[in-house]
Parts: sequence; C-alpha cells; structure tokens
Amino acid sequence: MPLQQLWPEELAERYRARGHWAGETFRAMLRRRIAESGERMAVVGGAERWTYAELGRRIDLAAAGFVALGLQPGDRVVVQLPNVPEFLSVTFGLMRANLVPVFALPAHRETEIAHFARKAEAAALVVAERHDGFDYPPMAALVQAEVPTLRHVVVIAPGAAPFGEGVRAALPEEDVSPSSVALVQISGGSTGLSKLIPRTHDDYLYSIRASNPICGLDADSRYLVALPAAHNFPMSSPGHFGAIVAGARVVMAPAPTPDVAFPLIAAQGVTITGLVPPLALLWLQAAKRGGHDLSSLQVLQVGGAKFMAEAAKRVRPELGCTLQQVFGMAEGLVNYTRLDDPEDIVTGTQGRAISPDDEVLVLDDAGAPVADGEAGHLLTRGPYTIRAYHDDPAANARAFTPDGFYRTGDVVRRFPGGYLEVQGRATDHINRAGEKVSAEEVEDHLLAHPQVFDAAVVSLPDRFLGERSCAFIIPDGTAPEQAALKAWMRGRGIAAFKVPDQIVFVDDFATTAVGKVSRKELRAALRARMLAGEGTA
Ligand code: AMP
Ligand code: DBH
Repeated sequence: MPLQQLWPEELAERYRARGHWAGETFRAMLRRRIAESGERMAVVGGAERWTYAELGRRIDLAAAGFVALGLQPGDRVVVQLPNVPEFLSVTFGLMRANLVPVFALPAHRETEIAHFARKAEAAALVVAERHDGFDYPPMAALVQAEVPTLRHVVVIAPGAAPFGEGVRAALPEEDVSPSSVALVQISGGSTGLSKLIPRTHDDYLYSIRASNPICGLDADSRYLVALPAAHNFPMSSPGHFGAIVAGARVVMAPAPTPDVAFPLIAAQGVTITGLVPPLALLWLQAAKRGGHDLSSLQVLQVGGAKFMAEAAKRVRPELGCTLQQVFGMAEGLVNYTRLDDPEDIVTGTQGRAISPDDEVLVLDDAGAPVADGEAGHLLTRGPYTIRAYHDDPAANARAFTPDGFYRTGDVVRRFPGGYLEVQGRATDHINRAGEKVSAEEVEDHLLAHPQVFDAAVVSLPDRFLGERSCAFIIPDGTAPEQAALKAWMRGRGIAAFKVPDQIVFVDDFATTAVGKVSRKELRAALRARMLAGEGTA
C-alpha cells in the first residue's frame, strides 16, 4: 500500500501560491543548512557534540548503511530511539536514502511495534541497545519473527555510527518530490489501535518553518528535547526539527525530570523547551527549592494536555520565563499562545492556529457552528493537517468529513482572535500526562484475560497526571488479583502507560435501567458513578 497524502488540487495550489508549501524536501533543507552552518554546534547529547558538518557526515554514513542493507527508495523503517544525537543522524540518514521513518516511542513494546511495522509494511526496525532499563534487541527479534516484511533490525549503540565508519554505498542522486510522504507519525489512538499519520515534506516543513518565529526560535536558540524526541510536539512544534531548520542547537535530555534537565539547561544555556503539564508542575516544584541556574531559559512551552490556569500563572514568577501554551496534534493543526500575548490569554487559553489558512470550525452536535465563547466540536483542515490516515478506510470515514475536515474529537470554546480553550473531548481516550490511551484498545487486552468477563476503561481526574485510567471489570468467576492482572497486562507487550492505573471489580455494569447502551454511554455512566463516590477502589 503506497504512502501518500493528497489535498484537492485547488487547495494545494493555494498553499503553494501563498508560499506555505515551499517545494523543498528535508534532504534539500539539510544540504543547505549544513553548507551554511557547518562550524556551528548542531546537537549535544551524552558524550557527543556534533557540529552541523559532523551531523552531515553522520547522516551520509547512516544513509550509506541503509542503502548497503539493500533497502529500496520508498521503503518504510520503524525508528524507536530515545533522546540521543543518533536520533537525528538516523532519521535524516533515512531521508537522505529516500527511505521513510515511522516514529515509535521508546515506551512502546512488541505488540505496538509489530502493529506499526505491519501496518507500514516496514522493511527495517531501528532500536537502541538499551534505554531506561530495557533491552530493545530481544523485543526487536520478537517483532521481526512476527512481521514478514521486516528484513532488518538495526541496533544503535551510543556514539557509534550505526553501520561503522567504513560503510560505502552509492546514495540516490534523485531527490523525492516535496509532496511525497517524508515521515509517518503515530496517532494517540482515540478508538482502537494507533493509526499511521503520513506527513509530506511540504506540509511538515511548513508547520515547522511557521512555528519558529511564533516560538522565538532562531539560530541563537538552544532547544532542549525533554519529551520523547519521536513525539510530534518536541519534533515539530517547533521542536528539534525547528532548531535544525533555524541552524540552532539541539540538546538531547535523556530524561525530562528536573534532576537531569536543570543541569543541562545551565550547562548548555538552553533557551527553549517543551513539556507536558505534569512535568511543568514538577519543574515548578523543583525550581522553588532553588540551587539551579535557569536564567538562560526564555520560553517554556506546555502542551499535550490541558495546562490549568492556576499552574500556568506560576510559570513566569517561579521559572522566570515566558509560558507558551501549545495545543497540537500529530494529525496537523497546532495552536500557540503568542509570546507577546497578554497574561490572561497566555494562562487562560491554549492559543490560536499557526496559519491564516488553517480553517477552524467549532460545531454543535448537529453540525451547526456555535457562537464564539460556546463549547463545540473542533474540526479543522489546512496546509499541514492530513486528509487521511494510512490504509484505514473505517477510521477515515469516522475522522474526516466529506469535505476533508479532520474531526479532532476535542471540545473547545473559541474566543475573539481565534484563541481556543480546550474544554474536554468527545472521544473515549485517556489523556494520561499527554500520552493518549485508547479505552477500546485497553479493554480489548483486558478481555483476553480468562478471568475477565467484561471490561470498561474510563478516565478519572488525577491531581498529578491530569487524568488516570480506571478499568471497571466484571470478573468471570473469581476476580484475579489486581497486581497479577496489571503484571499480566504488561506481559501483553504494550507500553506501560496503557496498563490501567486503577482497577475496580464490579458485579455488573448496572446499566439495565438504561437498557441497551453503547460502550460510550457505558463508560460515561461508570465514570459518573465513580466521580459521585459510589465506586470502590
Ligand atoms: P494526538 O492526536 O495523539 O497527536 O493527540 C492530540 C490531542 O492531544 C489533541 O487532539 C488534544 O486532545 C490533546 N492536546 C494536545 N495539546 C493539548 C493542550 N494544550 N490542551 C489540551 N489538550 C491537548
Ligand atoms: O499532543 C500532541 O499530539 C501535540 C501537542 C502539542 C502535538 O502533536 C503538537 C504540539 O505538535
């Protein structure tokens, strides 16, 4: 199944005519960047410090290695790497060889990686040797045994070029079309399994180029990659890709916690970074204790989940930098508060869209526009929002309107100037500290357990995570032990963040009064019962 992302011709023409789609590929952008910024520092991480020239050399080495494996232009390669400089040489090396990276998070495990690889018909998988106490090669071997297209596993050891220094191969001369797919992002999965999000060179680079000035990112900036580098937010809003586009410095943080990030900020003079709300709270708490020099930090971006106004108000006084709220999605649309916005906008909204050509609709249940200030469903289309997921007609029928608007599933209020406040969502997923967990996907796993008769997974408010997951389970006979059930879930080869935070055993779902209900109504009823204090933890 070929990877593609197509806009109707008249819209494509408009996006080109307005200069949004610049007709440049990643490979062309990098060639220019490396020629112009050769002696400047490009990326720092672990023991590595690479100038742009050195990054360029490593990109070519990685590209040659992939070509030498026999990979063909257009082949897909799943990349699962932590925040290391090699993240950039591998990703851009793949692009240099006209291959397409598919980004997985370090937290994903064999079930998820196999799903991405199968869905993308990937020819290779790139993993780290070890990260966060986990050995990736054995997992990669399991995935390879399961996915017939996966011919190669490439293991990255810190500092070493992935294929050694001596590898030689002729790199493709022809560049790809800027309207072709440059990379594949993964959706958080609002229903069922994660979907693949193909992004083109034109659209992704536009979102990055347009983000840079909005976020104050220029050649003198130093961007700290605190969140997982593969995530769309730290990759493109404007993220480490934005830093590369600007000729700035990327600083890779092996972990986002203050003990690791604060010393890096001081040592590297970090000027900008992005966090999810729970991490921002941790940083606020740690900064209060003092003993760190965060004076270089100019902009703290917070996004991925709703940052409450009370916490938002603390950023400037306690961290001494400007807060920027970021409300984005791997499917496209990204909203930012602007750096010079008044305090109430910065703390009370999740920003406004990047582009004058982002079309943003806020609609009631019947599909009619609501008045400004009223809550409604957010739909969008524009020059960097996808028109379809890869190879998933059923999901596409649900997620896109016939005229190509993406149904974000978010419920928002719009204010004058186009500022949005995220109020909630219409789809059943748990936004667990920015990680989106599909209720349906977790239920499917639970239902595979022999002592589980039925399961419904809901989100509950959580002081630290924002939301946590709670599984209501009707046991089949004797209920399993909670700890045993959680351990069994982990054994399913899924990311730890998908294991329910809380499990509540119930005799039935007590929905008889309502009659036959949808899973959605069932989840809502159970959630309401729990919040009303009727549940037993
Ligand atoms: P995904 O589609 O997996 O990339 O996740 C994007 C979703 O994350 C959005 O549709 C929102 O539901 C949520 N999200 C991202 N940023 C914010 C934010 N600043 N405030 C509230 N929700 C957010
Ligand atoms: O949550 C997200 O997916 C997200 C948040 C902020 C995102 O994709 C982005 C910015 O680009």
